[in-house]
Order: sequence, then structure tokens, then C-alpha cells
Amino acid sequence: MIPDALSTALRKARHLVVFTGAGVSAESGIPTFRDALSGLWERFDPAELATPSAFRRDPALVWGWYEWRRMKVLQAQPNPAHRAIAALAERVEKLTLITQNVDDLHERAGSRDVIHLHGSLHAPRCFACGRPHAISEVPEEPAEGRCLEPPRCQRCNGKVRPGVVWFGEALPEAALRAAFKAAGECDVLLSIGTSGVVQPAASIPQLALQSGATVAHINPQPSGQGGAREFSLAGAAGVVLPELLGQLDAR
Ligand code: BV8
Ligand code: ZN
Repeated sequence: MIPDALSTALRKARHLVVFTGAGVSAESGIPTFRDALSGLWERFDPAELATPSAFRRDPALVWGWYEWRRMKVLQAQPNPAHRAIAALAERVEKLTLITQNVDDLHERAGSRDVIHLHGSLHAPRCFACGRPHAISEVPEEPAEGRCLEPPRCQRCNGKVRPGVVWFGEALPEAALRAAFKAAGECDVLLSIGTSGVVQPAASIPQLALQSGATVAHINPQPSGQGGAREFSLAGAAGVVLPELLGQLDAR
């Protein structure tokens, strides 16, 4: 059930920020960041595998992990959560969608101008010279647990790397600036499917709260500190968001 105070804040919101993590893609069958470490990668900690040093040390292991994840995304469909977020944009004056996810399911559900704080699985580039690398979008059976030699750059023959932001790497400047600006100006921020561990992205809901916005966390795990303007809606995004949309439409 959506608390009245939150429904009212949503109805009055002129600027809504939606901030998503891997949990919003969970119902599309995409493992969350930690769940992605199954099979061959089970023995790794994500913060250790998703790093430039891991790629330097064992490019085939890291490239294999990302190709496995990319194949999962190519075979997945947006779920009711992605679609409800795209529909929300038609119901508020301004919606800024900020995601930590590296899949393109928000875009495939119809969301536009998505701010990707941690890059994308669909934009590999040369590790040496940075040249973007065209990659096949044909979904192949994700080879569970296969190391794969990364392709080579056509310009300098360097190894191609995933287009994601690894631990220890700076987030894209413009994306981070736009995200902080939106969080500082919005009336309501919905934080959906994130464990709020990874910085600086994890500070976005707090920034919105400190700037006077109403914040709601949508997650099966209760989240947030709770307070006059902070709500925790315990549940799956694919269930809670359509309900929230329905309440907005029932006005
Ligand atoms: C930076 C892309 C500085 C890659 C990701 C010590 C040493 C070194 C660094 C640090 C350190 N201490 C802190 C740091 C900073 C570090 C950091 O935060 N580390 C953490 C581990 C403490 N951060 C960085 O390194 C960042 N860069 O600081 O650079 C700098 C500055 C200038 C110049 C140079 C350097 C870069 C961080 C980006 C890392 N890349 N992703 C990839 O995808 O492989 S982060 C990755 O993990 C995700 O993008 C996401 O953001 C994050 C968390 O992943 P998950 O936990 O799976 O996902 P999520 O949090 O969304 O959890 C799932 C949630 O969904 C759960 O809560 C679950 O309950 C919920 N859920 C499940 N099902 C559902 C659901 N919710 C709703 N509905 C459902 N159905
Ligand atoms: Zn190159």
C-alpha cells in the first residue's frame, strides 16, 4: 500500500527523479551485481573482478564474464517495473531517470535520456586507445562460465574492454553532474532496487532528502532510515511500481 503522504507528494511533484540499481532488472532475469557472480566467477568479489587490474591480469576471465552478462541482457525483455517507469514520465511534468545499471532495458521499455552513471555493456571500447568497438548484437546462448579472449582494436590492436565504469575508475563527469543537479532540485526521488553500497552513486538519494525532497525506497529489503519524508515500500519493483502508477491514475 502506498502511504497517502507519498501519493500526495507524487501527485504534486513537478520534478520526479527515478534512481535505479540492478534490482529493477531482476524480474527480467538479469542477475543483480552480486548474483552475477555464479559459476566460474563465484569465487570472486565483484569489487575485485570489475576492475582495470583484473582485466590486465586476466582479460579472458573478465571479458568472458561481461559477455555472459551481455548475452543475458540481449535475451531479456523489459519487465513491468521498466514499463511503469517509462509510463510515469507521461504523468509528471519532468522525470529524470538515473541508473547504475549497465543494461539497456530502460531504453527498450521506452524511457529516454537515461543517465547511465556506470556506463553500458553495449559500448565496448579499446582499453589502450579508447576507440569505440562495434560488437555483434546477436544473442548467443550465454556460455555459462567460459573465458573469452577479448576482441582487438582495429586501429591499434589493443584489447577491447567493456564500456562500464570499473571500481577505482571515475564516473562520467557530465552524467554525475546531471544526476547530482537533478537530485538537488527534485520534489520526489524513487530509489528502486539498489543496495546503496557503491559510491558516489549511493549518495544520490541522501542528497535529494537533504535538499527537501520526499524519498521512497522500493526494494524487497526494507531500506532507508525512515522519517517524515522518507518511505520504504517493501516489495518487488515489478509489483510496487504498477501499483503506484495505478494510484496516480486513480486521482
Ligand atoms: C570511484 C559497473 C574514484 C560495472 C559498477 C576502497 C577502495 C577503492 C575504491 C573505494 C573504496 N571505498 C569506496 C570506494 C569507492 C568505490 C566503492 O564505492 N566501492 C564499494 C565496494 C564500497 N567506488 C568506485 O570505485 C567508483 N569510482 O570512486 O572513483 C575516482 C575519482 C576520480 C578519478 C579516479 C577515481 C566506481 C564505482 C562503479 C563500479 N561499477 N557497475 C559492472 O556492472 O560490472 S557498480 C555495481 O555495483 C552496480 O552498477 C551497482 O551500482 C552496484 C551495486 O550492485 P548490486 O548490489 O547488485 O545491485 P544493487 O546495489 O542494485 O543491489 C541489488 C538490490 O536490488 C538489492 O538491494 C536487492 O534487495 C534489490 N532487489 C532484488 N530484487 C528486486 C530488488 N529490488 C526491487 N525489485 C526486485 N525484484
Ligand atoms: Zn585501440
